[in-house]
Amino acid sequence: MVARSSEVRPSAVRHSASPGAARRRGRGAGRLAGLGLGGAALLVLLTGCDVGAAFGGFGWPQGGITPEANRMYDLWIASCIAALAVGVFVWGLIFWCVVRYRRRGDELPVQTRYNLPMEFLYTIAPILIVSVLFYYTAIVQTDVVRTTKNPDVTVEVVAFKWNWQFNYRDGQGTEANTVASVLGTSEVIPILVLPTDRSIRFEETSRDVIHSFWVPEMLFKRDVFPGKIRNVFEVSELQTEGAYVGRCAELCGSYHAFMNFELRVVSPERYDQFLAAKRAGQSTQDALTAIGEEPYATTTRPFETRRDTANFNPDSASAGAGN
Ligand SMILES: [Cu+2]
Repeated sequence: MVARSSEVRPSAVRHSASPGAARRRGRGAGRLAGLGLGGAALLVLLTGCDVGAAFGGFGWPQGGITPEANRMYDLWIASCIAALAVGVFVWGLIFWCVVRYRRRGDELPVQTRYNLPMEFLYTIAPILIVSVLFYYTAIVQTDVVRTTKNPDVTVEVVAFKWNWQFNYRDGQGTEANTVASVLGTSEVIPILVLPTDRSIRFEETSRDVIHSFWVPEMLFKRDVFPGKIRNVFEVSELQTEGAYVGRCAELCGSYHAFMNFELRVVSPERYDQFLAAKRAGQSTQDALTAIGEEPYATTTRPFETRRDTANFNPDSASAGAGN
């Protein structure tokens, strides 16, 4: 279809028919494509740089303690920068058009329909952008969910309403044995002690409903299923010693919000001492004290059921029995 002739100035028709103009447009499109490729190269360069710190991580949680967490963070920052670059370019075009083609009279500006280089550009450019984003996302995702044959430490995470048990295993899978265990109770927050500089495999199973194992500083959570499904993930190392709160991230019942634990990251030597003490039959608290760690959780505290205040029958002798 040809544009309605009444809308098109003769000069516009001449313009689009001129071979010199087509060459100029071709050069312009080439320049724009070059700009797009340059942007993609910039994205590659910026991956890994900590530009995000200046912008509060663009809303992404900062302070990850695993290489995987840092890679996800970098991907997010690079994506935000790419999105901003595209955004600024588009805003620029809009404002340029608003000023350049503001109404000057009743005459219509040049109508550029069926401009092949331009249509080619705005079809190819988004595909290129999405491909680059997809490429890096696929790389990071593959990296984050990768599991290995022989991780240094294997922990079985057992979730139940409404607490956690952490079993230190001598191998992988259901065939392996538990060599030491940490069990959370209503009075004591379970502390998962793990070493720095070693790869760690988490094998998850639930005793009742679906829970979700989440340490915010790992920037990673994975559902814990009951039954035969055993969700597994690994971190190549924990980089920073310290105490980190862990949570259940799947609504699992009345006390879901209080289903906390603590991840305590210590040096490999102290981890070995802790495990030896546990294997010798010491309590988690004694074993923690033995390696110079706080025996109880420092990042969270046991939940209060408030059964006394919520008791419908406070005078009954049996009513308070379940405190
Ligand atoms: Cu839960």
